[in-house]
Amino acid sequence: MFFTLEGSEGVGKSTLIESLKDFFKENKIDFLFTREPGGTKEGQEIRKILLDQSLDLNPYMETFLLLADRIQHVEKIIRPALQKNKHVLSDRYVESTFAYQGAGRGLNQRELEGFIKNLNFPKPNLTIYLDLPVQEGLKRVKNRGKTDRFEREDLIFFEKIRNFYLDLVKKDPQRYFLIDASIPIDEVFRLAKDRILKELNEQ
Ligand code: Z5A
Repeated sequence: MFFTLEGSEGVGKSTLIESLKDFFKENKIDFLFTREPGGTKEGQEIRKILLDQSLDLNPYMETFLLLADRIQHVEKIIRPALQKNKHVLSDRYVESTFAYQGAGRGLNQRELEGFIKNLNFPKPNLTIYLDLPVQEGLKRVKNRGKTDRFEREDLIFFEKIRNFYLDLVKKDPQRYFLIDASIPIDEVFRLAKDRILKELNEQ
């Protein structure tokens, strides 16, 4: 099965993934964890450009770099794993493009859909969305020190992204599972792990 994890800055995706990795390893469930941008060697080069604060990327350039990263990621990592019946969890995927480049940067969602549709990316079975008030997430990220090209954006940019995700969950609560990311880390892990296990058991 194919799972993805979404959310705005500092919501705790990386923290959750570390706990999930340990859990599935201990329980001998074969799971592949990956991420975007930068899930492949070639994508890591694209990731450097995307996060480089000294660059001023046109929103279309940013979008096509992200799509180029995803093409390589899907064909080299995700699709082969799914074909071998492995479970996959990607930290960010297509929804990030609609949220950040669509809602955040203001590109037309239909136009984005047009670019993406022809690329035939596999559809996740479930997307876990970690939700947190924007200021709380940014505070967590600031405590970490170094910021990147996205993290220098203003509050409105991140509010638009959060609202976009909340809307997605509202429209399709079967496909998107919201977790309140302001609760303790262990609780976030328990909710995510239980929901993934439910999906695996019901497949
Ligand atoms: N991007 C895009 O624009 N379009 C696309 O299509 C794609 C991506 C695929 C990738 O950055 C950037 O690319 C991203 C969107 C854009 N924007 N940014 N920035 P990234 O991969 O470097 O960053 P990220 O995905 O946003 O993740 P992050 O900033 O590293 O945050 P996180 O992984 O969600 O959070 P964390 O590192 O697990 O936690 C942050 C801190 O909070 C840390 O100190 C934790 O100990 C703490 N934490 C975590 N959980 C909790 C709880 N529950 N309570 C209290 N404290 C907590």
